[in-house]
Formats: sequence, structure tokens, C-alpha cells
Amino acid sequence: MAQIIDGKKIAANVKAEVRAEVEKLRAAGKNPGLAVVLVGNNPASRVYVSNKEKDCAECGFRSYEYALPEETTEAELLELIDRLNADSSVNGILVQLPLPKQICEQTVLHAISPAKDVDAFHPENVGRIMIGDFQFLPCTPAGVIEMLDASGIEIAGKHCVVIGRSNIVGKPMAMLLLHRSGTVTICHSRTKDLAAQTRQADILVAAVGKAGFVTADMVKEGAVVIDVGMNRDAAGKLCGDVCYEEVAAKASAITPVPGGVGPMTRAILMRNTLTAARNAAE
Ligand code: L34
Repeated sequence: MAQIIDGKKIAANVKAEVRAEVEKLRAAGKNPGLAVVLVGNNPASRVYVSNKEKDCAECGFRSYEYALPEETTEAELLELIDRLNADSSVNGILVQLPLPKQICEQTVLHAISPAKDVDAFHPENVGRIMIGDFQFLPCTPAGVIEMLDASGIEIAGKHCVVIGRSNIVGKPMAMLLLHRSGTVTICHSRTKDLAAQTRQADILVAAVGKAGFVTADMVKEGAVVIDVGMNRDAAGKLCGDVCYEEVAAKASAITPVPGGVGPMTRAILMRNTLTAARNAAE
């Protein structure tokens, strides 16, 4: 049976480290804070955003919540971002995705000041990740790396296969694994004979967004399997991209959903907020 990688526990350790540093900033008279912007009524986004606010409280950050109506215009959202960019009490700005269809996500993400871009979605920060000279880590991919490190899983020289090529997860995940000297394959919807690729993986990262996508026949015996998926099954229960039971029987280590990558994403967000606050305090 596979080792179960406990994302909640590893995230708690990261948050404890962040909290200790935040206390130092507070002792020096700073009051670091994160602005979290939610547009519309997506129920999943509401849960994720309220989790992020709880994390802020745990770490000693102030959180400023902006819950805007579904029909908010792009101009209105850009106006809020301008205000937050100029507000020195706000160190980090997070605009929860997805946004309602009348708002262009790219336009909005590009408007966030790179110094407050705790998601690392701004092109300047994305470019910095590409060349390995970065301040802000992309939250989900960096959370995955942190889990591997905390579990004593070596990346260098390993064959890492990432399923998914999104800007939020797949592409930056591949880049971080490459920075750590993994040999990386990125698979996607046009990949031919996907299972033949994934069976090569020593470390398999699934970021597809489809429940039950990764089955045991796609996994090499003894592989490490990281499940980034955040889906609902037919019964409405939260589940990842991986058929957990059958894959766990074959893997050497696996992340659960919930309690795996999700809490790690949020822990790295806290670390990025600390980085932003420290930079602002300099
Ligand atoms: N801007 N938008 C922005 N940044 C992000 O990094 C995200 N993402 C994704 C959606 N939109 C975003 C997140 O934060 C997905 N995501 C995310 C983060 C954490 C959790 C889920 C999604 C999480 O906390 N998951 C818990 C269970 C939550 C539940 O009960 O529904 C877990 O244990 O996996």
C-alpha cells in the first residue's frame, strides 16, 4: 500500500513557519495583509476563498475580502485592482478564478502589480519563473514540490510526467520540476497513447480536471502519484483526477483529495504573501 502524503499536515508546518515570520513583522510595527477578490456566486470558489481567509487568520495576516456581484463589469474590477495596487496596507492581491464571462481574465491578471501578485500569474512573474529567478512561486506547483520534499522524494533524475498544460498548473509545474532536475514530459488532450507516456513516470502529476481520469493501468508499479484535480463526483463528493483506491494499491506514494494538494496551494499563498510583505517592508 502506498504512503499517503498528508497535505494538511505539511501545510500546517509551512503555515507555522510563516506565522513565526509574520509575528516578527508585527513586532516591528507592520500589519501585513492580503486582499481576496471574489466575483460572482460560484459555490466552490466561495469555499476556497473562505479557506484562504482562515489561513490568513492562522498566519497572522489581515485579510480584506471583496465579494462583488456576478454582473460586475471588467472596468469596475480594474478600478478596484487599481485601488488595491495603490493601498500600502495591502501586500498581496488575489483575484479568485474563474471570473464571470463578461470579464477577460488575462486583462485583470495583468493589471495586478507584479509586486503584489501572490498567485504569480502576471507575465513578469511568469517570465521570472521560466528563467528561475523568481520571488513568488506559483501556488499549486510549488505546493507539490514542497510535498515531495517533505516526504523525502527525490526529483533530480526522475522521469516526471505532468498531465495538463494550463497556465495555472501544468506549465509552471513542468518548469519547477525541471528546475529541480527532473526529466519532464507534458501530456495533454492531443497526446497519442497517453497511458504509454504516463507508465514511464516515476512521478506522475495529474492536473486534468476530470474525476476518475487516471486509472491503475496508466501507472507504473511504485510510482509517486500527485493528484491536483478538484472535481465533484456523480454524488457531489469532492474527488481528484485519480481513481484513488486502485492507484494507491500500485503507487509507492499518493496524495489524497481532499487533504492533499489543496491545502498546500493555500500554504504557498501564505508564504508568497509573507514574501510580498517583507519586500514592502524593506
Ligand atoms: N486566483 N484562483 C486563483 N488562484 C488560485 O490558486 C486558484 N485556485 C484554483 C481555483 N482558482 C484559483 C485555488 O486556490 C483551485 N484552488 C484551490 C485551492 C485550495 C483548495 C481547493 C482549490 C482546497 O482548499 N481544497 C480542500 C478542500 C476544499 C473543499 O472542501 O471543497 C482540500 O483539502 O483539497
